Amino acid sequence: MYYFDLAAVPLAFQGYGEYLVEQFGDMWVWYNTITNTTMATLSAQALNYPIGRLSWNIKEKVCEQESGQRVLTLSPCQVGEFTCTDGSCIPFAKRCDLKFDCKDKTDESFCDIVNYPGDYRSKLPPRPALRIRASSTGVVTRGLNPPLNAPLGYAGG
Ligand SMILES: [Ca+2]
Repeated sequence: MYYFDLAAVPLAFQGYGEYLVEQFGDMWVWYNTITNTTMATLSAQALNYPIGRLSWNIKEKVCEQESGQRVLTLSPCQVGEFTCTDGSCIPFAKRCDLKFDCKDKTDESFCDIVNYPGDYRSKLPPRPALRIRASSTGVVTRGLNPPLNAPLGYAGG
């Protein structure tokens, strides 16, 4: 989480930890103020702010990410809001609701809920649930479709 540091000239985003995002010339720089290292950079050309999902050039390994180009999100959104790629915010309930709410329409991107395996057959019914039955002797058996009159989880004995 970051907040605007209005005292900084130029504008900066100060994290609650050791990180700072600040503009230097034509670059936004994500900086670790404790170790004095540059974590990542972003070209500031044609960008007002580094808000939204943008391709940063990571310099230091962070969060299991190696160096190189990575899409990172700097978001001004609150809990319960979705960050559009352009950095604007919408209520999370409007994500994947089949209506475009983000100006860039990204709230309707990647909305597939179910990924079907290649051998999935929509005309076949699902397999019956596998039930585990234990006898009074402690023997555990597995079976499909136990008799309807058998107590669930117990098979005579
Ligand atoms: Ca929507």
